[in-house]
Amino acid sequence: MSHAGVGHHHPKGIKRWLYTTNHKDIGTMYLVFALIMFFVAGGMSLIFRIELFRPEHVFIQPQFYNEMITMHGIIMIFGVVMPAAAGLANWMIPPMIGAPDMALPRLNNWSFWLLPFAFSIALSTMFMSGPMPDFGWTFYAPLSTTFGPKSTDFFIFTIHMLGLSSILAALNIAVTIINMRAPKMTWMKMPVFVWSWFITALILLAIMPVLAGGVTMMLMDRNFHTAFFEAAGGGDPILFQHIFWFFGHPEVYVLVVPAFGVISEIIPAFSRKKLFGYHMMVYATIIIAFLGFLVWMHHMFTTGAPIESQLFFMYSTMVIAVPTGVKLFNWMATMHKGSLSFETPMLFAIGFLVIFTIGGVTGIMCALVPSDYQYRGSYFVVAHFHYPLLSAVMAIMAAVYFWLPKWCGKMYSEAMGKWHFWLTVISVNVTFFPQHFIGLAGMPRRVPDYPLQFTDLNQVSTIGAIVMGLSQLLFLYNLIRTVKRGKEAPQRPWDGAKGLEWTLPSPMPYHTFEEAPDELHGYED
Ligand code: CU1
Repeated sequence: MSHAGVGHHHPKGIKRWLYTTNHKDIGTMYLVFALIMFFVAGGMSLIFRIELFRPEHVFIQPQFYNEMITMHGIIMIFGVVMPAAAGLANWMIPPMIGAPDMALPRLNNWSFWLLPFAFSIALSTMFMSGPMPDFGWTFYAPLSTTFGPKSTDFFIFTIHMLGLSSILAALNIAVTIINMRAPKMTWMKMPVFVWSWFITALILLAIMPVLAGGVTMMLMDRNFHTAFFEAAGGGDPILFQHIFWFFGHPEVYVLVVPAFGVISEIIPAFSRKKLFGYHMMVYATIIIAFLGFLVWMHHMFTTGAPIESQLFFMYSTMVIAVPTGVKLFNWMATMHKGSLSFETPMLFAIGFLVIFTIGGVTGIMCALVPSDYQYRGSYFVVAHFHYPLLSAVMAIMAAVYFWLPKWCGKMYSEAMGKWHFWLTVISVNVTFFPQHFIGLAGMPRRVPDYPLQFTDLNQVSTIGAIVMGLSQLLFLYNLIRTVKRGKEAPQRPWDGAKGLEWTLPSPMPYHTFEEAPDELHGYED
């Protein structure tokens, strides 16, 4: 007995997507939405990267430059990486735990559909009189409160809607994992991807209300004569930074922990081995998530905090390198003496390891108080945080190539996938590696013109960005081609050793198992 959905009538056309409560439909919508926004936010980055090709003003006004960097950051985080990860969660968590669907399917529909409306509101500020939000993606007070343009109130509404969407999605995912596991699917038998998303959901439930509170205080300051962030009224602009980064640092793990989960599924499959140290991988992720709440002030060393608290936040940040190192070495130990093969998902997974590690190393540099005083506000910071964020993007791409056959029963073009990988991994480094040196040489971030001596490396960076943008068209074409006329995928596309690959058939059935099998993923007990 197989059926695509429960209930008697199946709406067609747009209504099917508007009304759907099916986790696969909603997963697809999240992923397609993320892909569209990836090109929107990527296009914005090309606008300012092309502007930065020459030191003087080329073709956009500084005001528009500020608007573009703001929207690029907000959209890439809330409109690309988070929805893409939610799409993966929707598609893969129910089949991985033996559940027929998410625990709260109607809420699931609403979580998704808030997003297009939220971003329509944010992007509609482009067509309003007066500037778009122009204060950078961190929207620090008083730049966003006292000096924010009128469109800031629409921006605040967008953040509220995004927060609501994230909270509801996280709630749904946590409830699904707690309540919907098949018999014998104990916590320590759960696939690492499911574990990662469980931890991510808990982080989201803790931080999104803080962000929502922060923007509510902004709204009050701007419109209702409060002075939370205004010194003249007894408030404190630094309070905004505390609130923002108490959300903002754990948010980094919201972006990267689902990526950890993806990589923990892919590397064993292409190494034909069990994941090395399953338990340690789970504990390390829990420790990283917990410590993530104790480090927020490393974004604020230069705000005049007491030296004691600067030291505390420096050491707490550096401690995170320990569980992170455990994860990296476990992934490498999984590959060690494995029967490796290098199809596109594995290439992207290895790309993740390299890109993430570079971001981790420059992260330690930024965590050191004396060094941070030098890097603060420079292009070095831009280079640094794009590495972990792009590693998350690479993990999402790895996941899409890895699971696409399970989703649609069809196989993508391996040749095109490999071209996509190599062009991406090279252009990412051509774009962002020089930015470390531009920053160390003294170029500030968020400024559209610069002294002559920074020209060469900026040009290298811009050329890299253009190549990166164009290579993503290859990804888009490969995806469309697969869905439209890809050849039928084999049952086990990656030829993993028995019990080691996630052996759902391609395409996946409505209900994967009634009871978790003993040798589920080949994890060590
Ligand atoms: Cu941080």
